[in-house]
Amino acid sequence: MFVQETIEKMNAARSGDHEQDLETLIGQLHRRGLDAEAILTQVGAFEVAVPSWALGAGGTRFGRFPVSGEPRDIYEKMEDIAVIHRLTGATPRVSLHIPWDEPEDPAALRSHADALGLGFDAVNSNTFQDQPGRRLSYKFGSLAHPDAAVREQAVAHHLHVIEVGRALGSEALTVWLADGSNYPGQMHLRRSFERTLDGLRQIYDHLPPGWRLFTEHKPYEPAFYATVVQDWGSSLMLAQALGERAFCLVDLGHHLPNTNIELVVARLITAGKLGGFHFNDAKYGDDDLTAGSIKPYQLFLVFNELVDAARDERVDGFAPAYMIDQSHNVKDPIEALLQTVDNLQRAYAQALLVDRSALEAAQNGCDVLMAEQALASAFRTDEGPLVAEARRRRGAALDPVAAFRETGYRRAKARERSGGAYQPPQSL
Ligand code: PSV
Ligand code: MN
Repeated sequence: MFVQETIEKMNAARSGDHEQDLETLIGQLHRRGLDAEAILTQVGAFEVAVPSWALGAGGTRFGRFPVSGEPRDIYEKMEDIAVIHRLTGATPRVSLHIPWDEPEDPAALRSHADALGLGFDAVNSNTFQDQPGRRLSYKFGSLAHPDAAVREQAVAHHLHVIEVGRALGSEALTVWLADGSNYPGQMHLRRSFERTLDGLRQIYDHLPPGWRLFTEHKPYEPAFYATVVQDWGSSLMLAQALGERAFCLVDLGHHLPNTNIELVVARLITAGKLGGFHFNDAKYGDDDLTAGSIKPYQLFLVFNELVDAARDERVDGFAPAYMIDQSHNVKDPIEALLQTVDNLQRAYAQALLVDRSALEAAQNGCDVLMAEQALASAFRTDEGPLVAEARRRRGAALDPVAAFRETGYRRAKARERSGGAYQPPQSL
């Protein structure tokens, strides 16, 4: 395949410089008492699921600017994800949104995925929009709706999503509900939460063996006064009430400004309820920017909690699901996803570079400055050669975006998928 050939060609061209940089870094890490080989193995094992909805250009309510060569259906989206996986070695699974990317024949899609070396992560339901053919409207809610008939329809949708996911080989359901109100008085604050829990219970009772249910919180949008599952506290209440297979999903963009997200993560770990992530970044109230593009230190601090928990023998069965949830409005979606995976691998590598015994000693000795320094010096280390090497060892690209541009994949797809003229990204 030409992507693989390009990776090999580009890696070979860059190997001299890369090996020199890597050797220098390994030398530095050695002096700090860090085991570079162990870090390389762990970064190489990092995997994150790609959302089926992120392969085409997203948009805002003001408009959408399509990229030529966008995938036209879930089969073409899978093809793009397979390319991202080849270039990064880190995205072997797809998180599907139903009905946005609902396959007509799940078994056929599963074989297509198999042939591409891909599988399926959590499936996502959608009761935040009315879909053609649906009898009742979700305008005033779904699981929280005052009308039992709407609630039943929403539960039935979730059971259908589980069935599709089961046919695909998924093992988790992510539930994000837009339910909420725009004005004081519109919705009974307690009753709406109780109805939501009741609906989730019915869904939870239908989880196939081995499945997990993730509840995802979000403070506002589209409900601008009160969202039913608005924060991690509400999400945790739901997960705890539902049972041992229910967990909380943290979408990094779903927090009010200045929320200490790493602290939220730590609390959910303590509660044994951290189910997974939707990675992205946000400057204001959005939840769609490239992970690590705005607050890279925050992303590092989140990974720091994850690395700490993974090493802690008092934390049982720690296996959060890593997924991306972004909307690409101005970047080529494939390039944005390649950059995202690189940013995630970097944040993870930085967290692995923390000198844990120095940190612990400083914390126990109340040495504030040195404790902070233990984190900051890991964050400031240029981890680039390590993540590039981890990718190379998996047969992936030293520099995924550069290799992708070199393949001419987008140009070829623009001809094949739209028959239209290729419009290069502005940066080219
Ligand atoms: C809601 O903003 C959300 O984060 C949920 O995860 C949805 O499934 C996804 O975005 C839809 O784009
Ligand atoms: Mn999300």
